[in-house]
Amino acid sequence: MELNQFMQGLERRNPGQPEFHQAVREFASKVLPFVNEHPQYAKASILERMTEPDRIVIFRVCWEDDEGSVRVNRGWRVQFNNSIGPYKGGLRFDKSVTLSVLKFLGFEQVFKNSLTTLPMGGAKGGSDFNPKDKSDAEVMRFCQSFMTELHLHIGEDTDVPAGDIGVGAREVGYLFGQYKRLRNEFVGAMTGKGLAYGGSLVRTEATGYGAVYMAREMLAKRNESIEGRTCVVSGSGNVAQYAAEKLLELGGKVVTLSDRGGFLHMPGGFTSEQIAAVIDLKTRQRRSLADWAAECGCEHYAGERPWRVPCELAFPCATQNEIEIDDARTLLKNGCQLVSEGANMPTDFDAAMLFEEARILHAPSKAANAGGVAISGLEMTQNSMRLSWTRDEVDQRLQGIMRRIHEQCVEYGSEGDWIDYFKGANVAGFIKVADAMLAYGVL
Ligand code: NDP
Ligand code: 2IT
Repeated sequence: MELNQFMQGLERRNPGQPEFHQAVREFASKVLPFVNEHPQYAKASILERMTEPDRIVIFRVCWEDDEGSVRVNRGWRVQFNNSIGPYKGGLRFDKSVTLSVLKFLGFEQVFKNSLTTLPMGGAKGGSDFNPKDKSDAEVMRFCQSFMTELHLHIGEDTDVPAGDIGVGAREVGYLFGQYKRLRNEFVGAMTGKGLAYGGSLVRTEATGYGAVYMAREMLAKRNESIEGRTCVVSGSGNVAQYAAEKLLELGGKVVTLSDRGGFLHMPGGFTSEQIAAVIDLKTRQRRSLADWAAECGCEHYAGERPWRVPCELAFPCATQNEIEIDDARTLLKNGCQLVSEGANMPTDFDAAMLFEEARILHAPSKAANAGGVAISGLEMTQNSMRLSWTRDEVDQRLQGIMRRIHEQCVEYGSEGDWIDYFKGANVAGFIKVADAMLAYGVL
Protein backbone atom coordinates (compact mmCIF):
# COMPACT_ATOMS: atom_id res chain seq x y z
CA MET A 1 0.00 0.00 0.00
CA GLU A 2 1.03 3.58 -0.60
CA LEU A 3 1.25 6.30 2.10
CA ASN A 4 -1.13 8.83 0.55
CA GLN A 5 -3.75 6.16 -0.09
CA PHE A 6 -3.48 4.96 3.53
CA MET A 7 -3.69 8.52 4.86
CA GLN A 8 -6.70 9.40 2.72
CA GLY A 9 -8.63 6.55 4.34
CA LEU A 10 -7.49 7.55 7.83
CA GLU A 11 -8.39 11.21 7.29
CA ARG A 12 -11.81 10.27 5.94
CA ARG A 13 -12.52 8.10 8.97
CA ASN A 14 -11.25 10.76 11.42
CA PRO A 15 -12.33 14.17 10.12
CA GLY A 16 -11.16 17.32 11.91
CA GLN A 17 -8.34 15.65 13.85
CA PRO A 18 -5.16 17.29 12.48
CA GLU A 19 -2.82 16.29 15.33
CA PHE A 20 -3.90 12.67 15.05
CA HIS A 21 -3.40 12.74 11.27
CA GLN A 22 0.06 14.22 11.76
CA ALA A 23 1.18 11.58 14.26
CA VAL A 24 -0.08 8.74 12.07
CA ARG A 25 1.52 10.24 8.93
CA GLU A 26 4.91 10.48 10.62
CA PHE A 27 4.61 6.90 11.87
CA ALA A 28 3.23 5.40 8.65
CA SER A 29 5.82 7.16 6.47
CA LYS A 30 8.48 5.12 8.30
CA VAL A 31 6.59 1.89 8.94
CA LEU A 32 4.69 1.34 5.66
CA PRO A 33 7.80 0.36 3.67
CA PHE A 34 8.59 -2.23 6.40
CA VAL A 35 5.00 -3.53 6.35
CA ASN A 36 5.10 -3.81 2.56
CA GLU A 37 8.24 -5.95 2.86
CA HIS A 38 6.61 -8.20 5.49
CA PRO A 39 3.32 -9.45 4.02
CA GLN A 40 2.16 -11.09 7.27
CA TYR A 41 1.43 -7.60 8.65
CA ALA A 42 -0.25 -6.27 5.51
CA LYS A 43 -2.39 -9.41 5.17
CA ALA A 44 -3.73 -8.96 8.71
CA SER A 45 -4.47 -5.21 8.12
CA ILE A 46 -2.31 -4.43 11.14
CA LEU A 47 -1.85 -0.73 10.32
CA GLU A 48 -5.59 -0.17 9.87
CA ARG A 49 -6.25 -1.91 13.19
CA MET A 50 -3.45 -0.11 15.04
CA THR A 51 -4.75 3.31 14.03
CA GLU A 52 -8.21 2.60 15.46
CA PRO A 53 -8.31 2.96 19.28
CA ASP A 54 -9.68 0.01 21.27
CA ARG A 55 -12.17 2.40 22.87
CA ILE A 56 -12.67 6.02 23.90
CA VAL A 57 -14.58 7.10 27.00
CA ILE A 58 -16.01 10.65 26.90
CA PHE A 59 -17.69 12.12 29.95
CA ARG A 60 -19.06 15.28 31.56
CA VAL A 61 -17.12 16.69 34.52
CA CYS A 62 -19.13 19.07 36.73
CA TRP A 63 -17.62 20.97 39.64
CA GLU A 64 -18.26 24.09 41.69
CA ASP A 65 -15.88 27.05 41.59
CA ASP A 66 -15.02 29.17 44.63
CA GLU A 67 -17.90 31.55 43.88
CA GLY A 68 -20.35 28.66 43.98
CA SER A 69 -20.98 28.66 40.21
CA VAL A 70 -21.44 25.28 38.54
CA ARG A 71 -18.78 24.64 35.87
CA VAL A 72 -18.80 22.00 33.15
CA ASN A 73 -15.79 20.45 31.40
CA ARG A 74 -15.28 17.42 29.20
CA GLY A 75 -13.19 14.41 30.19
CA TRP A 76 -11.72 11.74 27.91
CA ARG A 77 -9.75 8.51 28.16
CA VAL A 78 -8.47 7.11 24.89
CA GLN A 79 -7.58 3.44 25.47
CA PHE A 80 -5.60 2.88 22.31
CA ASN A 81 -4.02 -0.54 22.44
CA ASN A 82 -3.44 -3.11 25.21
CA SER A 83 -1.74 -5.83 23.16
CA ILE A 84 1.46 -5.89 25.22
CA GLY A 85 0.21 -4.81 28.66
CA PRO A 86 -2.39 -2.78 30.57
CA TYR A 87 -3.22 0.62 29.06
CA LYS A 88 -0.70 3.19 30.30
CA GLY A 89 -0.29 6.90 29.68
CA GLY A 90 -0.76 10.33 31.14
CA LEU A 91 -3.61 12.77 31.71
CA ARG A 92 -3.41 16.30 30.29
CA PHE A 93 -5.42 19.18 31.74
CA ASP A 94 -5.17 22.15 29.42
CA LYS A 95 -7.56 24.44 27.60
CA SER A 96 -6.11 23.23 24.28
CA VAL A 97 -7.08 19.57 24.90
CA THR A 98 -9.29 18.04 22.19
CA LEU A 99 -10.04 14.49 21.11
CA SER A 100 -7.55 14.93 18.26
CA VAL A 101 -4.76 15.86 20.69
CA LEU A 102 -5.52 12.91 22.98
CA LYS A 103 -5.72 10.48 20.06
CA PHE A 104 -2.31 11.63 18.80
CA LEU A 105 -0.86 11.26 22.28
CA GLY A 106 -2.48 7.85 22.86
CA PHE A 107 -1.25 6.59 19.49
CA GLU A 108 2.33 7.72 20.19
CA GLN A 109 2.15 6.15 23.64
CA VAL A 110 1.55 2.67 22.18
CA PHE A 111 4.93 2.61 20.42
CA LYS A 112 6.79 4.57 23.09
CA ASN A 113 5.73 2.06 25.70
CA SER A 114 6.74 -0.79 23.41
CA LEU A 115 10.24 0.75 23.08
CA THR A 116 10.71 0.81 26.87
CA THR A 117 10.79 -3.03 26.77
CA LEU A 118 8.28 -3.05 29.67
CA PRO A 119 4.80 -4.64 29.42
CA MET A 120 2.61 -1.58 28.91
CA GLY A 121 -0.12 -0.80 26.39
CA GLY A 122 -0.89 2.75 25.29
CA ALA A 123 -3.53 5.28 26.40
CA LYS A 124 -3.97 8.99 27.06
CA GLY A 125 -6.66 11.06 28.68
CA GLY A 126 -7.45 14.42 30.11
CA SER A 127 -9.73 17.39 30.01
CA ASP A 128 -10.15 20.87 28.55
CA PHE A 129 -10.08 22.09 32.19
CA ASN A 130 -7.48 24.85 32.64
CA PRO A 131 -5.82 24.50 36.06
CA LYS A 132 -3.81 27.71 35.53
CA ASP A 133 -6.12 30.28 37.08
CA LYS A 134 -7.75 27.99 39.66
CA SER A 135 -7.33 27.76 43.43
CA ASP A 136 -6.11 24.54 45.07
CA ALA A 137 -9.67 23.89 46.28
CA GLU A 138 -11.07 24.25 42.77
CA VAL A 139 -8.43 21.91 41.35
CA MET A 140 -9.27 19.39 44.08
CA ARG A 141 -13.00 19.51 43.36
CA PHE A 142 -12.36 19.15 39.65
CA CYS A 143 -9.99 16.18 40.14
CA GLN A 144 -12.44 14.42 42.46
CA SER A 145 -15.26 14.87 39.97
CA PHE A 146 -13.06 13.70 37.07
CA MET A 147 -12.04 10.55 38.97
CA THR A 148 -15.62 9.81 40.01
CA GLU A 149 -16.18 8.80 36.38
CA LEU A 150 -12.67 7.71 35.40
CA HIS A 151 -12.35 5.12 38.18
CA LEU A 152 -14.94 2.98 36.38
CA HIS A 153 -12.52 2.51 33.49
CA ILE A 154 -9.07 2.15 35.08
CA GLY A 155 -7.25 -0.15 37.51
CA GLU A 156 -3.80 -1.58 38.19
CA ASP A 157 -4.21 -4.38 35.62
CA THR A 158 -6.52 -2.45 33.26
CA ASP A 159 -5.35 1.10 32.71
CA VAL A 160 -2.87 3.14 34.75
CA PRO A 161 -2.93 6.94 34.21
CA ALA A 162 -0.19 9.41 35.22
CA GLY A 163 0.59 13.11 34.71
CA ASP A 164 1.27 15.25 31.64
CA ILE A 165 0.81 18.97 30.93
CA GLY A 166 -1.17 20.54 33.79
CA VAL A 167 -1.17 17.32 35.83
CA GLY A 168 1.67 17.23 38.34
CA ALA A 169 2.16 16.08 41.93
CA ARG A 170 -0.80 18.11 43.27
CA GLU A 171 -3.30 16.76 40.72
CA VAL A 172 -2.06 13.15 40.98
CA GLY A 173 -2.53 13.38 44.75
CA TYR A 174 -6.16 14.52 44.44
CA LEU A 175 -6.91 12.00 41.67
CA PHE A 176 -5.33 8.99 43.39
CA GLY A 177 -6.90 9.92 46.74
CA GLN A 178 -10.35 9.89 45.16
CA TYR A 179 -9.62 6.59 43.36
CA LYS A 180 -8.57 4.99 46.66
CA ARG A 181 -11.68 6.31 48.40
CA LEU A 182 -14.14 5.17 45.72
CA ARG A 183 -12.63 1.70 45.33
CA ASN A 184 -11.63 1.12 48.95
CA GLU A 185 -8.33 -0.35 47.80
CA PHE A 186 -4.73 0.82 47.77
CA VAL A 187 -3.16 -0.37 44.53
CA GLY A 188 -0.90 1.09 41.86
CA ALA A 189 -3.72 2.35 39.63
CA MET A 190 -1.88 5.62 39.00
CA THR A 191 1.79 6.54 38.71
CA GLY A 192 3.65 9.73 39.47
CA LYS A 193 2.40 9.40 43.04
CA GLY A 194 4.12 11.15 45.96
CA LEU A 195 6.89 9.26 47.73
CA ALA A 196 4.76 9.05 50.89
CA TYR A 197 2.06 7.04 49.12
CA GLY A 198 3.59 4.60 46.66
CA GLY A 199 5.53 6.84 44.30
CA SER A 200 8.92 5.88 42.87
CA LEU A 201 12.16 7.75 43.37
CA VAL A 202 13.33 9.43 40.13
CA ARG A 203 9.83 9.43 38.52
CA THR A 204 9.68 13.23 38.78
CA GLU A 205 13.06 13.59 37.09
CA ALA A 206 12.77 10.65 34.68
CA THR A 207 11.44 12.27 31.49
CA GLY A 208 13.92 15.15 31.48
CA TYR A 209 16.85 12.97 32.55
CA GLY A 210 15.87 10.39 29.93
CA ALA A 211 15.85 12.94 27.10
CA VAL A 212 19.39 13.93 28.10
CA TYR A 213 20.53 10.29 28.43
CA MET A 214 19.20 9.74 24.90
CA ALA A 215 21.23 12.72 23.65
CA ARG A 216 24.29 11.34 25.44
CA GLU A 217 23.86 7.96 23.66
CA MET A 218 23.45 9.64 20.27
CA LEU A 219 26.57 11.74 20.78
CA ALA A 220 28.58 8.82 22.20
CA LYS A 221 27.94 6.90 18.95
CA ARG A 222 29.94 9.69 17.27
CA ASN A 223 32.55 9.78 20.03
CA GLU A 224 31.18 13.11 21.22
CA SER A 225 29.70 14.27 24.52
CA ILE A 226 27.46 16.90 26.12
CA GLU A 227 30.35 18.53 27.97
CA GLY A 228 30.87 22.16 26.96
CA ARG A 229 27.98 22.17 24.46
CA THR A 230 25.49 25.06 24.29
CA CYS A 231 21.93 23.83 24.81
CA VAL A 232 18.62 25.51 24.09
CA VAL A 233 15.75 24.15 26.20
CA SER A 234 12.10 25.14 25.72
CA GLY A 235 9.48 24.87 28.45
CA SER A 236 10.05 25.25 32.18
CA GLY A 237 7.70 22.55 33.47
CA ASN A 238 8.46 19.06 34.70
CA VAL A 239 10.35 17.82 31.64
CA ALA A 240 12.33 21.02 30.96
CA GLN A 241 13.33 21.41 34.62
CA TYR A 242 15.04 18.04 34.88
CA ALA A 243 16.44 18.08 31.34
CA ALA A 244 18.16 21.34 32.32
CA GLU A 245 19.35 19.92 35.66
CA LYS A 246 20.90 16.84 34.00
CA LEU A 247 22.47 18.89 31.18
CA LEU A 248 24.24 21.02 33.77
CA GLU A 249 25.40 17.94 35.65
CA LEU A 250 26.92 16.56 32.43
CA GLY A 251 28.76 19.82 31.70
CA GLY A 252 26.32 21.35 29.20
CA LYS A 253 25.50 25.06 29.11
CA VAL A 254 21.72 25.75 29.23
CA VAL A 255 21.09 29.19 27.75
CA THR A 256 17.27 29.30 27.52
CA LEU A 257 14.03 28.27 29.21
CA SER A 258 10.51 29.25 28.14
CA ASP A 259 6.83 29.26 29.06
CA ARG A 260 3.60 30.43 27.45
CA GLY A 261 4.65 34.05 27.99
CA GLY A 262 7.99 33.90 26.12
CA PHE A 263 11.58 32.84 26.73
CA LEU A 264 14.50 33.70 28.99
CA HIS A 265 18.01 34.05 27.55
CA MET A 266 21.02 33.60 29.80
CA PRO A 267 24.07 33.83 27.48
CA GLY A 268 26.49 32.55 30.13
CA GLY A 269 24.21 29.62 31.01
CA PHE A 270 21.92 29.10 34.01
CA THR A 271 23.51 27.89 37.24
CA SER A 272 22.14 24.88 39.13
CA GLU A 273 20.88 27.28 41.84
CA GLN A 274 18.89 29.10 39.18
CA ILE A 275 17.41 25.85 37.86
CA ALA A 276 16.40 24.98 41.44
CA ALA A 277 14.79 28.44 41.70
CA VAL A 278 12.83 27.79 38.47
CA ILE A 279 11.57 24.49 39.89
CA ASP A 280 10.30 26.33 42.96
CA LEU A 281 8.86 29.17 40.83
CA LYS A 282 6.90 26.79 38.62
CA THR A 283 5.85 23.98 40.98
CA ARG A 284 5.27 25.82 44.28
CA GLN A 285 4.76 29.49 43.46
CA ARG A 286 3.09 28.83 40.07
CA ARG A 287 4.46 32.04 38.58
CA SER A 288 5.61 33.02 35.10
CA LEU A 289 9.20 33.34 33.86
CA ALA A 290 8.53 36.98 32.92
CA ASP A 291 8.02 37.73 36.64
CA TRP A 292 11.38 36.18 37.48
CA ALA A 293 13.53 37.73 34.70
CA ALA A 294 14.66 40.72 36.72
CA GLU A 295 15.46 38.53 39.73
CA CYS A 296 17.67 36.17 37.72
CA GLY A 297 19.25 39.00 35.75
CA CYS A 298 18.50 37.67 32.29
CA GLU A 299 16.67 38.97 29.25
CA HIS A 300 13.03 37.99 28.69
CA TYR A 301 11.57 37.91 25.15
CA ALA A 302 7.78 38.05 25.43
CA GLY A 303 5.69 35.99 23.01
CA GLU A 304 8.71 34.31 21.39
CA ARG A 305 10.12 30.79 21.24
CA PRO A 306 13.82 30.23 21.97
CA TRP A 307 14.92 28.65 18.66
CA ARG A 308 16.73 31.70 17.30
CA VAL A 309 19.30 31.51 20.08
CA PRO A 310 22.39 29.77 18.59
CA CYS A 311 23.01 26.29 20.03
CA GLU A 312 24.55 22.92 19.25
CA LEU A 313 21.93 20.86 21.08
CA ALA A 314 18.18 21.57 21.25
CA PHE A 315 15.71 20.13 23.76
CA PRO A 316 12.09 21.03 22.95
CA CYS A 317 10.29 20.26 26.24
CA ALA A 318 7.07 22.33 26.12
CA THR A 319 4.40 21.10 23.69
CA GLN A 320 3.48 19.78 20.22
CA ASN A 321 4.46 21.62 17.04
CA GLU A 322 6.63 24.13 18.84
CA ILE A 323 9.32 23.78 16.14
CA GLU A 324 7.95 24.85 12.77
CA ILE A 325 9.80 25.00 9.48
CA ASP A 326 11.25 28.50 10.00
CA ASP A 327 12.44 27.53 13.48
CA ALA A 328 14.11 24.43 12.01
CA ARG A 329 15.82 26.56 9.34
CA THR A 330 17.11 28.94 12.01
CA LEU A 331 18.36 26.11 14.21
CA LEU A 332 20.25 24.54 11.29
CA LYS A 333 21.66 27.87 10.09
CA ASN A 334 23.05 28.46 13.59
CA GLY A 335 24.77 25.07 13.66
CA CYS A 336 22.40 22.91 15.70
CA GLN A 337 23.54 19.27 15.46
CA LEU A 338 21.12 17.43 17.72
CA VAL A 339 17.43 17.63 18.68
CA SER A 340 16.18 15.39 21.50
CA GLU A 341 12.40 15.66 21.87
CA GLY A 342 11.37 15.91 25.53
CA ALA A 343 7.86 17.05 24.56
CA ASN A 344 5.50 14.89 22.49
CA MET A 345 5.70 15.66 18.74
CA PRO A 346 7.30 19.08 19.24
CA THR A 347 8.61 19.15 15.65
CA ASP A 348 6.02 19.57 12.90
CA PHE A 349 6.16 17.33 9.82
CA ASP A 350 7.95 19.82 7.52
CA ALA A 351 10.50 20.78 10.17
CA ALA A 352 11.25 17.09 10.78
CA MET A 353 11.80 16.61 7.03
CA LEU A 354 14.28 19.48 7.03
CA PHE A 355 16.24 17.91 9.92
CA GLU A 356 16.22 14.61 8.04
CA GLU A 357 17.59 16.22 4.88
CA ALA A 358 20.32 17.91 6.95
CA ARG A 359 21.22 14.50 8.46
CA ILE A 360 21.45 15.89 12.02
CA LEU A 361 20.85 13.71 15.08
CA HIS A 362 17.10 13.91 15.75
CA ALA A 363 15.46 11.64 18.34
CA PRO A 364 11.66 11.46 18.08
CA SER A 365 9.63 11.90 21.24
CA LYS A 366 8.56 8.26 21.43
CA ALA A 367 12.23 7.38 21.95
CA ALA A 368 13.63 10.48 23.65
CA ASN A 369 10.92 11.04 26.27
CA ALA A 370 10.18 7.38 27.04
CA GLY A 371 12.13 7.63 30.30
CA GLY A 372 9.08 9.04 32.10
CA VAL A 373 6.71 6.24 31.29
CA ALA A 374 9.53 3.72 31.78
CA ILE A 375 9.89 4.79 35.41
CA SER A 376 6.09 4.77 35.68
CA GLY A 377 6.38 1.11 34.63
CA LEU A 378 8.93 0.58 37.39
CA GLU A 379 6.60 2.35 39.85
CA MET A 380 3.94 -0.22 38.92
CA THR A 381 6.46 -3.04 39.53
CA GLN A 382 7.42 -1.64 42.93
CA ASN A 383 3.73 -1.20 43.88
CA SER A 384 2.99 -4.84 42.94
CA MET A 385 5.98 -6.06 44.94
CA ARG A 386 5.08 -3.70 47.82
CA LEU A 387 8.63 -2.42 48.14
CA SER A 388 10.65 0.52 46.85
CA TRP A 389 14.00 0.65 45.16
CA THR A 390 16.74 3.17 45.95
CA ARG A 391 17.33 6.29 43.90
CA ASP A 392 20.51 4.84 42.44
CA GLU A 393 18.83 1.56 41.50
CA VAL A 394 16.02 3.35 39.64
CA ASP A 395 18.42 5.77 37.92
CA GLN A 396 20.63 2.87 36.78
CA ARG A 397 17.58 1.13 35.32
CA LEU A 398 16.54 4.36 33.58
CA GLN A 399 19.99 4.68 32.00
CA GLY A 400 19.84 1.03 30.92
CA ILE A 401 16.40 1.48 29.35
CA MET A 402 17.46 4.62 27.43
CA ARG A 403 20.57 2.75 26.20
CA ARG A 404 18.39 -0.11 25.00
CA ILE A 405 16.01 2.33 23.24
CA HIS A 406 19.00 3.85 21.48
CA GLU A 407 20.19 0.39 20.42
CA GLN A 408 16.78 -0.42 18.96
CA CYS A 409 16.88 2.83 16.96
CA VAL A 410 20.33 1.92 15.63
CA GLU A 411 19.22 -1.63 14.80
CA TYR A 412 16.22 -0.56 12.71
CA GLY A 413 17.24 2.94 11.62
CA SER A 414 20.82 2.72 10.32
CA GLU A 415 21.24 4.19 6.84
CA GLY A 416 24.94 3.94 6.03
CA ASP A 417 26.76 6.07 8.57
CA TRP A 418 23.64 8.10 9.45
CA ILE A 419 20.94 6.89 11.83
CA ASP A 420 17.31 7.63 10.98
CA TYR A 421 16.08 7.68 14.58
CA PHE A 422 12.49 8.24 13.40
CA LYS A 423 12.57 5.10 11.29
CA GLY A 424 14.37 3.10 13.97
CA ALA A 425 12.01 4.09 16.79
CA ASN A 426 8.82 3.62 14.78
CA VAL A 427 9.76 0.27 13.26
CA ALA A 428 11.14 -1.15 16.53
CA GLY A 429 8.10 0.05 18.49
CA PHE A 430 5.77 -1.33 15.82
CA ILE A 431 7.21 -4.87 15.61
CA LYS A 432 6.49 -5.89 19.22
CA VAL A 433 2.91 -4.60 19.17
CA ALA A 434 2.23 -6.03 15.70
CA ASP A 435 3.54 -9.48 16.63
CA ALA A 436 1.34 -9.57 19.72
CA MET A 437 -1.66 -8.56 17.62
CA LEU A 438 -0.90 -11.29 15.08
CA ALA A 439 -0.75 -13.86 17.89
CA TYR A 440 -4.26 -12.94 19.05
CA GLY A 441 -5.85 -13.53 15.63
CA VAL A 442 -8.59 -11.19 14.49
CA LEU A 443 -9.61 -8.88 17.36
P1 NDP B 1 4.16 20.89 32.53
O1 NDP B 1 2.75 21.27 32.60
O2 NDP B 1 4.93 20.57 33.77
O3 NDP B 1 5.00 22.01 31.76
C1 NDP B 1 4.70 22.42 30.47
C2 NDP B 1 5.63 23.54 30.09
O4 NDP B 1 5.43 23.87 28.71
C3 NDP B 1 5.34 24.82 30.86
O5 NDP B 1 6.52 25.56 30.99
C4 NDP B 1 4.34 25.52 29.98
O6 NDP B 1 4.30 26.91 30.15
C5 NDP B 1 4.88 25.17 28.59
N1 NDP B 1 3.80 25.15 27.60
C6 NDP B 1 2.71 24.36 27.61
N2 NDP B 1 1.93 24.63 26.55
C7 NDP B 1 2.56 25.61 25.87
C8 NDP B 1 2.25 26.32 24.69
N3 NDP B 1 1.13 26.06 24.00
N4 NDP B 1 3.13 27.26 24.25
C9 NDP B 1 4.25 27.52 24.96
N5 NDP B 1 4.61 26.87 26.09
C10 NDP B 1 3.76 25.93 26.53
O7 NDP B 1 4.21 19.66 31.51
P2 NDP B 1 5.38 18.60 31.27
O8 NDP B 1 6.70 19.22 31.46
O9 NDP B 1 5.03 17.38 32.02
O10 NDP B 1 5.14 18.25 29.73
C11 NDP B 1 5.86 18.92 28.69
C12 NDP B 1 5.85 18.05 27.44
O11 NDP B 1 6.48 16.81 27.73
C13 NDP B 1 4.46 17.68 26.89
O12 NDP B 1 4.54 17.57 25.48
C14 NDP B 1 4.21 16.31 27.48
O13 NDP B 1 3.28 15.56 26.72
C15 NDP B 1 5.61 15.72 27.40
N6 NDP B 1 5.89 14.58 28.27
C16 NDP B 1 5.74 14.66 29.61
C17 NDP B 1 6.06 13.56 30.42
C18 NDP B 1 6.00 13.60 31.89
O14 NDP B 1 6.41 12.62 32.53
N7 NDP B 1 5.56 14.69 32.51
C19 NDP B 1 6.49 12.29 29.81
C20 NDP B 1 6.69 12.34 28.39
C21 NDP B 1 6.37 13.45 27.66
P3 NDP B 1 3.58 27.56 31.46
O15 NDP B 1 4.57 27.35 32.57
O16 NDP B 1 3.38 28.99 31.08
O17 NDP B 1 2.32 26.79 31.66
O1 2IT C 1 3.71 11.24 27.44
C1 2IT C 1 4.07 10.48 28.37
O2 2IT C 1 4.80 9.50 28.16
C2 2IT C 1 3.66 10.81 29.74
N1 2IT C 1 3.04 11.84 29.94
C3 2IT C 1 3.99 9.88 30.87
C4 2IT C 1 3.01 8.75 30.92
C5 2IT C 1 3.12 7.84 32.11
O3 2IT C 1 2.24 6.96 32.19
O4 2IT C 1 4.02 7.98 32.93
